[in-house]
Amino acid sequence: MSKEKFVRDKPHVNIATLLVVFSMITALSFSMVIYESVILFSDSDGDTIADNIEARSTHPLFFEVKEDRLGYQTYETVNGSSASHELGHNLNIFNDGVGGLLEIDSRFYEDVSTGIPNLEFGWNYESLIEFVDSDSNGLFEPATDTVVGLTPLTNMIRVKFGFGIDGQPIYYSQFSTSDGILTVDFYTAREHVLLARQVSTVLAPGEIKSYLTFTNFMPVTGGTKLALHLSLSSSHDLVFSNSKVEASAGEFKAEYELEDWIIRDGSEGIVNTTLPSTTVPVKDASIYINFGSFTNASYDPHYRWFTPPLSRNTFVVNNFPWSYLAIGSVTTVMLVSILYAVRKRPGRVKYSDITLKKG
Ligand SMILES: [Ca+2]
Ligand SMILES: [Ca+2]
Ligand SMILES: [Ca+2]
Repeated sequence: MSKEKFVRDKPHVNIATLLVVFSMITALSFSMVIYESVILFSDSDGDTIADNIEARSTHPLFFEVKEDRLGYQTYETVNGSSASHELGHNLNIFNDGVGGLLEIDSRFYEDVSTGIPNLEFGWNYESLIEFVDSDSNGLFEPATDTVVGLTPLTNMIRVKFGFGIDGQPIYYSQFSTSDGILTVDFYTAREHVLLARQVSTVLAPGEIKSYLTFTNFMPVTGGTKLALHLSLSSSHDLVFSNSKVEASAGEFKAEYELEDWIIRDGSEGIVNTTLPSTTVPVKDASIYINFGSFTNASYDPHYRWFTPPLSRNTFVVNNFPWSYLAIGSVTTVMLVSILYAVRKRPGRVKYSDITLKKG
């Protein structure tokens, strides 16, 4: 019988190596936990939004100006088209000048190079309606209330636009009726910024804030109320609630918020919006924002858009659950250390004296 040679072919890991590896993981994960908790509380630009939240939400924004249009888009185009296959969103503010309405058009793309939007949402500023609220319910309803004066908003002109307000990276534009009674300001940004108005508010990326200001409004007759007629249209069904109008397609969502308060002649008041009464889903609808009676007023609705993350393949280092790794790793190190110590400890065997009996 030949002697077999002992071959160690089973995988084995030296416990000391294991300890070193897990100690390194522990050190790394604890560093990340400390790093995360530091940036969690740091807000380097002082806009009340933490750096790590800003890092995740900031998106690219390209700006384009034409005679009758201001465009904001999250992707770059050359001669109006994009060669790259990427998710994107664009928003255009149109003012065609004489006879045209101020119009907002927002489009969402799964792939911007196709030029075919997956979702569209927009609204027009149609008219100002002075009415007698016949049924005194605070709402303008074309079927029941009496129209006293109707001003089509076909005379809105762009009076200014640009980038940067008080050193903040904000894109702004202003449109006004030719008599200056109604102005609409729009603000948008690629990151969170503080936008000072009546109070400091945070302007988030993925939204456009609009500020409507009425100055020296004189009603045709006393006792009338004022409503703003907006016409909405979408490629998908509009979903109404008291606080907003939404349209969505998959992960794309458009949301126009109906602010329920207004500053009227210096004090805060309530605003109600007349929504379509039909329960049949619609893609086009008229709504009436009821401002009441005043001489000067300001109203601040805003529009938000939601897309899947624009840079899908970017690994965000602080999305990783470092704290769990840290706890898991330190536990492993402790267990392995105990095991190592137990195995290493020399057995203390007590030998009793051996006495050999002589036989
Ligand atoms: Ca910040
Ligand atoms: Ca009414
Ligand atoms: Ca910021």
